[in-house]
Amino acid sequence: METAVENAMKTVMETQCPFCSVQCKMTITETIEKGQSTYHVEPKQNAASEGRLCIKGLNAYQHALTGERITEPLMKKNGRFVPVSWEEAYKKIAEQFTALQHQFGRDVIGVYGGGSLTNETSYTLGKFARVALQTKYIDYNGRFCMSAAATAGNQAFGVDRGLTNPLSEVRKSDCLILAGTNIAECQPTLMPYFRDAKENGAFMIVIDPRSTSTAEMADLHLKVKPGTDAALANGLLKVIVDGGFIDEAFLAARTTGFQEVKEHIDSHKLEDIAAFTGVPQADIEEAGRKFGQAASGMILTARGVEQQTDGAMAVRNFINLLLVTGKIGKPGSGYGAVTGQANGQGGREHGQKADQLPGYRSIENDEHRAYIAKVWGVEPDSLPGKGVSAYEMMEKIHAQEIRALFLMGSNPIVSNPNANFVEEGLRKLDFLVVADMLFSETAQLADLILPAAAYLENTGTLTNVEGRVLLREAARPAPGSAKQDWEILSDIATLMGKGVYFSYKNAEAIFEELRLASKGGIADYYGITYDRLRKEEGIYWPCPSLEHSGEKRLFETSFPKPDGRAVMVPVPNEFPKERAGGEYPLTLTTGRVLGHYLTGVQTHKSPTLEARQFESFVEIHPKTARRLKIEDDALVKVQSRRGEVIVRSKLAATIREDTIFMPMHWDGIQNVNKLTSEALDPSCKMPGFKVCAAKVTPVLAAR
Ligand SMILES: Nc1nc2c(c(=O)[nH]1)N[C@H]1C(S)=C(S)[C@@H](COP(=O)(O)OP(=O)(O)OC[C@H]3O[C@@H](n4cnc5c(=O)[nH]c(N)nc54)[C@H](O)[C@@H]3O)O[C@H]1N2
Ligand SMILES: Nc1nc2c(c(=O)[nH]1)N[C@H]1C(S)=C(S)[C@@H](COP(=O)(O)OP(=O)(O)OC[C@H]3O[C@@H](n4cnc5c(=O)[nH]c(N)nc54)[C@H](O)[C@@H]3O)O[C@H]1N2
Ligand code: SF4
Ligand SMILES: [Mo]
Repeated sequence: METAVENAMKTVMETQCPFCSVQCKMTITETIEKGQSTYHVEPKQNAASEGRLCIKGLNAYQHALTGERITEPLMKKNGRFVPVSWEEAYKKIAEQFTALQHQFGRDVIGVYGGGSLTNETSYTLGKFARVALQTKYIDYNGRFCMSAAATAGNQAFGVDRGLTNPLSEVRKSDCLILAGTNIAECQPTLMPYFRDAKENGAFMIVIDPRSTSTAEMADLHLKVKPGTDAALANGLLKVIVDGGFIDEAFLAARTTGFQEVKEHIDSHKLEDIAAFTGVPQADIEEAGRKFGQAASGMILTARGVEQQTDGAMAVRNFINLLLVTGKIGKPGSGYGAVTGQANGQGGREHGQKADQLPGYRSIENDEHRAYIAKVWGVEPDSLPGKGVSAYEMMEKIHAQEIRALFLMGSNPIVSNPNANFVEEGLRKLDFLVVADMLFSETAQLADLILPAAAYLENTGTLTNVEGRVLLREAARPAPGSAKQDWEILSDIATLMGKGVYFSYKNAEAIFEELRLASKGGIADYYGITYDRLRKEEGIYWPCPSLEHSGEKRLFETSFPKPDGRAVMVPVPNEFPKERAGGEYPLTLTTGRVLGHYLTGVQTHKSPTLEARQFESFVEIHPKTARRLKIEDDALVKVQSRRGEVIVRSKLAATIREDTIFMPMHWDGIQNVNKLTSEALDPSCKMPGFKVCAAKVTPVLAAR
């Protein structure tokens, strides 16, 4: 029996929240007294979060520190996971990868990453695919997140950085358009920027089919029909052009394509746009006028606008609005694609995307290939070409063109569209390796699970919503034999005979190579070092030299295009996509709630967050519910052409009558992606997560 009175032991952990793109800093203190641990979480000052934390950050210690972590490699033997040594795990990987590549060619292995991984891991993962495995098939979950905004930003401006201005400028802006972004629930610690802007007199317009907590703050809420943002932006453009609110000098000096846009806009009637988008004409007129007349203005888009099969074009039309009014590259005037994941920004810059090399270079550009090949010490010809997007990889898996998958930092059977098809495909794989710290639904299908370090145990840099690079240092050792992601990659590369290219001592050594690899690229990190990051509160990219302070506001004098001009393009009102009607009369849209994160692997492990919301729901307007004989809080079946789910109804007059909403945080019978469609945006391959024709029926007849 333990009789001695133990002294309380304290461990102080300085870290960064693993969830959204704000990357709030925090201090977690663990006190161990009489063998019992208690935890105390304090927000920490940082430029973006300004010392705030939301409920997810406050509880992020729970999944990482309390139970259920994977602490040793697990191999499936006779249908059950059995702990094995790293040696046995690695031996299995080398055997399987070598045999499969020998039989079917190099591209038989797919690599799939994620936007929670650090810059160092994302970079190493891209190099791992191209140099260690020499497969062209690599992509990541950011395809479902930032790809539409990235394509639009690259096409219009020549660069894709989430916010073109520092967050602090939101406070100075006179008119804010928040399109398909629910900041109140998804980046809660940013809310004070918007509240302050309003106090300073800004006019706020929110575009969302639901009255979210973000929309409640708006001066004008445009309750758009899902999937019609491109048309709505045409309406706003029309009001601005017809009202003479354009900035002719800016258009002449800094842009191309205005004439074509004007002709296109002239051919539209506002009443048609009002009917198509479901937004009253008077509201479109007021919104256009307010934005056109304001001295400064910012437009922020997020997944509501972007997760559409015309997402990239819809974003371009919002960018058109900024360009016609000259509201870019100035204080309080700019664009923001509100980035989602912790490293949703950096994760999309350094090579885990199918067509990308580090520094936002292109794998299809010979000069870029030659530069990166030199940094890596390989022949340019040895680098594979461009692969395919995340969902297209799932199609190749289904067709058994890809027979082995190496997965790090994602849970695709829950997060991909058309989830039944994706699960069927993953079950056909000859060999599935998952590196994770928790048992995701996808990990449960694996042949081998490798235990990964969580954010508390893992040093690396992450680039936040503003394009500001932050250093997160390991605050404690990983449990059991869990390893850092980059260590796992280096070890496997060594086994594949490519160790010489992966001989990193630590994360900083990878960052030093990344600096060089990104040098001269669009996302130039060359001037950023760990030492600088420790001293400064994060550094914006591009930062081309050690003396450079990092570019806070982009496009002040020119755009990174060959002629220095931003490109405008006419955007049609309507694109072919699945529309509600006939057997599936409602439009299902999907998204998030405050307390859970993505597929919920981490937040469902937090008792506090889980207690707030332990099951999914479908939000439905009371009038629609009455017509369908659906009561509040009743079990209902939601069906689309691809599948069905069963969840509880949540009656809310805040949603459009023709629309229903479901969150994405649950798996199995509640997985909303069993319903969503496989259709992709042709330019960026973003799925249309935000529009799906559906029907709802009660599971039990109403009383
Ligand atoms: N609590 C929480 N926060 C998160 C996350 C999380 O899972 N949970 N995930 C993080 C990640 S990775 C991301 S990408 C971001 C996502 O952040 P957001 O994009 O803000 O979140 P969503 O809920 O997906 O969608 C935003 C809004 O779009 C609306 N919407 C739906 N369809 C349409 C449409 O056709 N047009 C318009 N204009 N609006 C529409 C929805 O009603 C919703 O309110 O959040 C990040 N933060
Ligand atoms: N219907 C619908 N579907 C959607 C969306 C939507 O709005 N609607 N949104 C899409 C968007 S924007 C996104 S971003 C995707 C995200 O979807 P997923 O990629 O599935 O994201 P997570 O649920 O965060 O899964 C991440 C997994 O990686 C693990 N993990 C976390 N950090 C690390 C790490 O550092 N190392 C390793 N090795 N593992 C780690 C977690 O434990 C978890 O199992 O979902 C998309 N799917
Ligand atoms: S979820 Fe986002 S806003 Fe909330 S604490 Fe974490 S980083 Fe900050
Ligand atoms: Mo995302």
